Amino acid sequence: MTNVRITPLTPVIGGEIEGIDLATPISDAEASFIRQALLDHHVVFFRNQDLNHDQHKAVGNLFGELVKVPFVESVPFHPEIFEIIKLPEECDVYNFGGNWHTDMTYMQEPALVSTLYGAEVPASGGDTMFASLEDAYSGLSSGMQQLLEGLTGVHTADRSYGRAGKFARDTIADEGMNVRPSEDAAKQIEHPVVRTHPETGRKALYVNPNFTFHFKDMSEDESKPLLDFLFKHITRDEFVCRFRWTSGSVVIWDNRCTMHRALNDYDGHRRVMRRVTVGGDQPRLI
Ligand SMILES: O=C(O)CCC(=O)C(=O)O
Ligand SMILES: [Fe+2]
Repeated sequence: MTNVRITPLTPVIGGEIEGIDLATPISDAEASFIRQALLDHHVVFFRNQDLNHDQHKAVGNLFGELVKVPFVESVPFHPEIFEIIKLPEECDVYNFGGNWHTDMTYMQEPALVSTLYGAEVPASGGDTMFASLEDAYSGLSSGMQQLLEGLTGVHTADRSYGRAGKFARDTIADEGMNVRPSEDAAKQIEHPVVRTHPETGRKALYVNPNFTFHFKDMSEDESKPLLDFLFKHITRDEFVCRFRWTSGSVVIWDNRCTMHRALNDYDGHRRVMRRVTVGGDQPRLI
């Protein structure tokens, strides 16, 4: 553990960990270091890793049990892994994860942690952005914080994976990855607009433009101005970081306090990422 260190990417979000080889069995001391780094920095990055499927799953298991992500096809024999692929010929189309979101908030128990392995990355472009929902919450006035604590958000995957959602159209980069629209996506799930992180006790603003479509007991039109303000607020420069992938990078993010977005500025190039997802518990305001 002598050479293990973390370098913050910004003062509020992101940290790069050096000195750990994720392909070898991860020691208890290394595991505690990574878990604490994730609580402190919300998203952590590793470079030059070489992971097979089992080693990648072992990284996910540092945080809990793995889940299969709905609506996307897994790799053969590993239901807990799927690939995010954009092919060189998929130009001028929406990319998977291309809009700000937190993973799986369309479920009662959304993802706790997601880990992404950069298998093939373009020479430039295809960065991923992350935003701190905790710092965004602390950056609001006490009046706005109080108002939001009384609200519930209604989340659904319908606009992404529903029968008439984005992925049911052909203006999407999903040739290589097989996304499966379904009527199950229409389900509406409620989460508090402000949630407490069960491990740190910090509050986070738990809404995202992909899946939160209105406040409970309010119409979409009524909800829109406040939601739009919140989405703009969360993505202010001071709450975000941007990760530039190199092949073999591993990124681990805490879905309880972040949202993220995959940039789509590399048309004509191939990008392949492998995702392992850890199951979470029901978000609560404590
Ligand atoms: O491709 C990326 O950079 C991120 C995609 C995404 O949203 C995810 O893996 O959850
Ligand atoms: Fe995502």
